[in-house]
Parts: sequence; C-alpha cells; structure tokens
Amino acid sequence: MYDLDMFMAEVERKNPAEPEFIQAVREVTETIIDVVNDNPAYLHGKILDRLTEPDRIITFKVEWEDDNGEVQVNRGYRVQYNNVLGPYKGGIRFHPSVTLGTLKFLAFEQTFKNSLTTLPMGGGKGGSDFNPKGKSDTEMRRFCRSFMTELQRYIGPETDVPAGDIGVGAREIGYMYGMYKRLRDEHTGVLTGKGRNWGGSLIRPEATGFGAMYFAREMARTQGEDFAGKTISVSGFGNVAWGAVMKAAELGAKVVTISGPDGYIYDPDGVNTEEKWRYMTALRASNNDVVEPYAKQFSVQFFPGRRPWEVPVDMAFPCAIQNELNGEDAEQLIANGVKYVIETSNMGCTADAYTAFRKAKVLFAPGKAANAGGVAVSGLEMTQNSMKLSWRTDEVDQRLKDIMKNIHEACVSEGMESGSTFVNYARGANIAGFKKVADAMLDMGY
Ligand code: 2IT
Repeated sequence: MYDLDMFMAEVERKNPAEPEFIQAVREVTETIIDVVNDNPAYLHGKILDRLTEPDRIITFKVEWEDDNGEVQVNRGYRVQYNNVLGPYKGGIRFHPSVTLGTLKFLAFEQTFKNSLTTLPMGGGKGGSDFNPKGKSDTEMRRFCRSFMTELQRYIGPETDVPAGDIGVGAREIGYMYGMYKRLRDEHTGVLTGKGRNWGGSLIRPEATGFGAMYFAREMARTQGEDFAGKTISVSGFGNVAWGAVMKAAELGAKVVTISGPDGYIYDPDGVNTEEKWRYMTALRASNNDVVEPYAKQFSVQFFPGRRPWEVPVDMAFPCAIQNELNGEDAEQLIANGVKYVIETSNMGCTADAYTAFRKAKVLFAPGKAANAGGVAVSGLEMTQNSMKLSWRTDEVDQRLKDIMKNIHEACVSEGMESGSTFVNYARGANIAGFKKVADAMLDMGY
C-alpha cells in the first residue's frame, strides 16, 4: 500500500529544489492513490515509483553570439519522460524561469495529457533559460540553431517530437527545423507547429485556445447552461490567449481581459474583433512582453502591475504560465461569483488556489485536460506528416472538437460525484490519463 505522506517525502528527498515537480506529483498522486491502492497489479508493479522517475534527462550547453559580438551561454534541456504510448512528445520553452524542475513538472503533466488525447504520444518537454525578451531576429536565429545543433542528436519523428511552448512559436520552430534539416538531411515530421507550406497542420497555432473553449462549452452543457453569453477573463496575450479570445467570440462569449507581465487591460466590449486579434499578434511579435499599448490603441483601461483575477466574471482562463493564479486570486474570483475556472496554462493555479476552488465547488478544469487541444493537433500534424498529406481546416477542427469532447467525457466518467452534477475534473483527468499509461507500463514489463 502506498501512503501519501511517506511517498511524497521520498519524492521530495529524491528531487530537491524542484518545487513545481513536487507540486505536480502531489496533485496527481493525491487524486489517484486510492485507485492505485485498490489494484494489486499497480502495487506489485510499483507504478507510482516508476511514474515519478523520468525515462531520461538530457542537458546540454548552448553557445551563441549576441548582436554586440559577445559570447553567451545558456543551458538546454530535454526531459524524455515516458514513451509507453508513443514517441516522446511535448513543447520547448524558452523563458528565464526555466529550470530542470520546471521541465520535469511539464513533462510529467504532458505524459497524462497526451494519454487523455487518445493519440499515440508519450510525454516529454524541453527548453532553455534563454530569455527571448528584447532579442533581435538574428539573435533568435543564432540561438535556435545552436540549440538544435545539440538537440538533434536525441530527437526524431519516431523517437521524440518537440513543438513550441512559451517563447517558441512558428518563427523559432522554423529556425530549429531548418537546422535539423541541414544537419540530418531529412525532411520529416520531427517537430510540430511547422509552417503551413512545409508540413505544418492547419489550426495548430490556435489549437490550445480553441480546445480550451470547446472544453468549457462542454462543462457548461453538463451544468445545463449556455456557453454563449458568458463573461470571461483571460490572462496572457500569446498564442494560447489569442486562440482563446477568437474562439470565445465565435461561440458567443465575451473575453474582457488580457494581460502581460506589465499588468492587464480591461476591455468591457470584449476582445472580439479581427482588428484586436491582429493587434495582439503584433504585440507578441514585438518581443517586448507588454500589453499596455493595447489599452492606448483601443481606448480601454490598463491596470499596471495587477492580475486580471480581480474582475468579476463567469469563467476564468489562466493562459500564461504556471502558478499565475494564487490562493488570494482564487478567493477574489470566488467572492465575485466565478463558476468555472479553466486552467489553460500548465498548472496555472497554485495548490492553494486549487484547494479554494475545490472547497467552493467551483468547476475547475486542470490544464492537462483543458489545454490538451494544442498537443492533440500536434498529434494530428504527426499523422498528416506520416501520410504525407494535409487535411482541410474543417477536418482538423472537427477532430479537435471530437477529441476535446472525449476528454471531457473521460473526466466526467471518472470525476462526477454521485448524486450531483458536480464534476471533480482534476480527479477525473488524473485517473483517466493515469490508467492508460500505467496499464501500458504493466503490459510492457520492466
Ligand atoms: O504544453 C503543451 O501541451 C504544449 N506546449 C504543446 C506540446 C506539443 O507537442 O504540441
């Protein structure tokens, strides 16, 4: 039998100074430990011990030259967490907060998320502490090329397929793909999030935000409510937030906030026009990491240094980075009557926030379920690459919708509390994601 406290003490001992990894492991273990303890095969197979150790961790040096001719050194990583369901699959993050612990937590989450998509993908994650803020296009290119010079040894279309994440978008994927192709002389589906003309899937850039909205619509339906007409707060202003605001508008809901490290903007009419979406894209592409100019451009209010969680809404969508919504933010949202929280960033809510939502019976969708649309369309990109063909927009979108609906159903079937319509989505997602990975591990032995 596993004892939660004893098990977690051991995880903490083995992974010192990795608080996010420990947080992610605890959140999953808490919700599945009874399922494990009830199953002799999981116990005999030491499944929790095996799932909390990544298959392989690679770290490497990334040397590059900045525009002043100065030599710079960063650290690159790839965490190949688990490949029982398919090749390692997960994004690459370039952000100054990146540490090995961050990437271990992301790769751990990715393993269960990818399992939920039902597509054949294992879990991985990579990145660097490199900060894209203020970097020129030339610097980005030099860094990406240097990063791929090392990474290419460890990846391949049937081995490990990276994609974008924070700080890595279409441009960076392009530079990395170019370097891979040059070094290996292969044009394959080794990365996803590629450009349209060279193997990328339609809808991939928007997929995470679209998927989160499809998921939220299912949540509302389950409560007998209409998604249309809901007021929504979104944090962030990158790719994910962008897809989210566009799909929310299309489905008839109103997003009233977006945010950056500098603060948030409040747009009471909604971020709901082509012009506003285009402006968001231009802001992000500027590499300045600020949203304030949006407020000036569209004559709306900007709240410097504040987070959007103080605005009263029906639904909140953290779309920026881990632990961006804390216990106090959660209490504020609850006091303002929030009914749904859809974690669209990976582990966007702190453990305190998560506990507060659970106590207040707020419907809380964890990132591994709600944001799985991004990696799901990456999986569809891999399929299209393997078949050497390209699906139409409506084909990809329909598959994305079906996948999000299936994930929602899996969460409901494992997480609905008997005698009520309340769904513990975190428990549902963890159990559903875990079972497939665990069963495959047992099938394959050790
Ligand atoms: O967190 C994520 O799921 C991603 N950054 C997307 C990963 C992918 O392989 O598309």
